[in-house]
Amino acid sequence: MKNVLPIVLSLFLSMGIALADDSEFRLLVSQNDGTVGGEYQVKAQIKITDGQPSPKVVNSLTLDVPYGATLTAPADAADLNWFTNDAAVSGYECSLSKLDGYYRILVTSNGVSDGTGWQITNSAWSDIVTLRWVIGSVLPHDVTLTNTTDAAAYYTGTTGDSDAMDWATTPKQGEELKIAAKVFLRGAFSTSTGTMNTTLSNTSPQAIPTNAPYDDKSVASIPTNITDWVKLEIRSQETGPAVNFVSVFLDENGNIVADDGSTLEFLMDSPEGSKNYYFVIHHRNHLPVMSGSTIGLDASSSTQYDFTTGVGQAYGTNALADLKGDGSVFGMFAGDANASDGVNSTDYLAVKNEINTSGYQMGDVNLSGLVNSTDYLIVKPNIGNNSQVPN
Ligand SMILES: [Ca+2]
Ligand SMILES: [Ca+2]
Repeated sequence: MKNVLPIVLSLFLSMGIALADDSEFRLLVSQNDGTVGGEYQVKAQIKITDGQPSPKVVNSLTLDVPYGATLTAPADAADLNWFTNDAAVSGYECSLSKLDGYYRILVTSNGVSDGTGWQITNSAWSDIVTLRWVIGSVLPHDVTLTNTTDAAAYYTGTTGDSDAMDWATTPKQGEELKIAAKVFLRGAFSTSTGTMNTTLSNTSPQAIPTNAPYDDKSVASIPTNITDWVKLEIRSQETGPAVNFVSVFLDENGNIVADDGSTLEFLMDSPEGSKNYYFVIHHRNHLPVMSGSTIGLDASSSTQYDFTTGVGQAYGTNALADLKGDGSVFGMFAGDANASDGVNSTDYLAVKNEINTSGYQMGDVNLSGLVNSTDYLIVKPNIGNNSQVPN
């Protein structure tokens, strides 16, 4: 079983600093290993929104990015990929200081002629720098841009005049988004009842562990009538990384539910706030799936994204199994007993290695509580299928 250490990313990246001239900064998550000792990265970006004049040429800027104790600055220097959207950056001097509890970014334009330096347009976010941390603990951590003195940029106007603009920051907190989704697991699905079995939560003792298999989330007790744990990940783009993820329960009807086992809506912090996200659903011995389109999320209400209604609900080509063979209901491919993101003959071996064992086993691909020959029969029709979730 995979034991990825936590990442309860209660990130409070503040983004979208509104500036006096309607220019903006933001921070975007660009890597999140989700483990203690792994890397956490954000890109600091800048753009202008009023467009007058456009482009504007940056004379200098300063930016302080405080961060919480659960992040540790890595021993090596942060990536100095300044201005990666703009080749015309010669003459600028940049530095990144790792101070106590915050990064300080300084950019100055020594030697740059007026109007010829690093240009910011009103339509594109330009990368300033990528900030890197090591994830130090699993507690919620925060990354914030907090006050009016922490960000300032000065432009050289198109006329050549120094056009200094102090930027007032209006930090936007990360939001706690409301999420709802529905998905079936082929291995646990019954074509006769149209539901999944809940054997693992309804046997005594319960086989589903109180510690989630995907991270270090832990609950006091497992509700009854639960099929298993799944992990729901949100992404900003088709390719990773996850902005955040949570371990949640799946009920017999395919509803992903909160820890009480019944609420059809659950919460996840996102440093990127209200916007459109892709969903990725993971199960320990089924192939992961990603939503075929983005879902608008916010803090006030949720609309359930339903992976069961059509094959097009999942990203890729035939990335969901046709559960009844008539195109009426779909679910995640079963049989990935070795969690390789593909189902092939090696999964038979993984089942064999656990044959006749009971409890919470990877080889128990039909979630019956026992690994036996039936699990071979579940692997078989799924052979040849691979995850279509892009990396
Ligand atoms: Ca496999
Ligand atoms: Ca079984």
